[in-house]
Amino acid sequence: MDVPLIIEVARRIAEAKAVWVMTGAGVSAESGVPTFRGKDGFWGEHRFEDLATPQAFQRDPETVWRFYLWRRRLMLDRKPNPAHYAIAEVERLKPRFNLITQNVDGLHRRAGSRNVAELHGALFTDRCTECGLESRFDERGLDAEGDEPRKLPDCESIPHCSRCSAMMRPGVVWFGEPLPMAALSATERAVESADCCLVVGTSGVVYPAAGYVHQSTARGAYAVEINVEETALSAVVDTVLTGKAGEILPAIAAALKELV
Ligand code: BJW
Ligand code: ZN
Repeated sequence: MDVPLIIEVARRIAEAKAVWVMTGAGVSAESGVPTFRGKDGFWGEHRFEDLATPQAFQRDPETVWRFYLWRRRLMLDRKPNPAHYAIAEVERLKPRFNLITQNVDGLHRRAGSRNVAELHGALFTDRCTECGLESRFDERGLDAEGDEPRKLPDCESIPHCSRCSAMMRPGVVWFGEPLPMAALSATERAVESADCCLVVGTSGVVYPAAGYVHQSTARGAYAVEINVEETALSAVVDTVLTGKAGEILPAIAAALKELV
């Protein structure tokens, strides 16, 4: 690990007026959650056109639901890793902080992050295809009150809306779909105000998410990428820290703690 560079990044964060962090699937890789691209990624084994588009859902909702129920089951014994905890720690140390995540797995909140915008929705949310009713539950299948166990992770049939009985769909954002308005406005506000940006564990090829990193650097923010390999955003940022998020981020958080 490049300790002087980590200390320099921590200093930039300490001196920044406002910080925003963009995360992607790589931040959850060390929790045992597969990424999307690359040889062990979801899209290495499955065609995203068959699983993550509104057209796929219209054609074959059972197959799409089976994929997302499997993804929910997979999350049952997955836990936040040191990268998630370090990001939550940076939030505690920096009053003006926004976390913008492309992840749907909910691990940031479970690690204690509070100011989180989920650009691509949430895996543990169902949304009605007709009336838009949403029901959100946690990774154990408990509802918002925490006391109504849902069978969904084991359920094999398609859930239907309790209000209008139309088919429910997973509350995630598929290709070609608009991103949630609230998350988009939170991101725009974060990008407008931040002078420092961390980009963690994303290939930076999915838009509009990647575009916000371009926007932030164009506005003059100091940007740092943390990734195990070079990405589409490596040339856009000021500093690249190559390595595992679960090792680099705790080092940054520890150095920051000494500085603020
Ligand atoms: C580690 C690590 C470790 C591993 N430590 N690092 C402009 C240009 C071109 C195309 C478009 C454009 N604007 C829009 C588009 C179209 C499209 C798009 O972006 N296409 C491109 C792919 C070409 N975008 C959309 O369709 C979006 N919607 C939209 O634009 O709507 C417009 C509209 C407006 C009004 C009306 C209607 C429409 C929606 C995009 C939705 C993306 N959805 C998914 C699935 C979510 C649900 C699910 O989970 O199933 O989101 S796709 C998938 O990709 C998922 C992710 O959030 C997203 C990003 O992936 P991510 O996180 O970067 O993962 P990977 O696997 O790619 O990378 C992992 C990284 O981690 C790698 O770099 C590793 O090296 C690294 N890593 N271990 C650190 N330990
Ligand atoms: Zn409904």
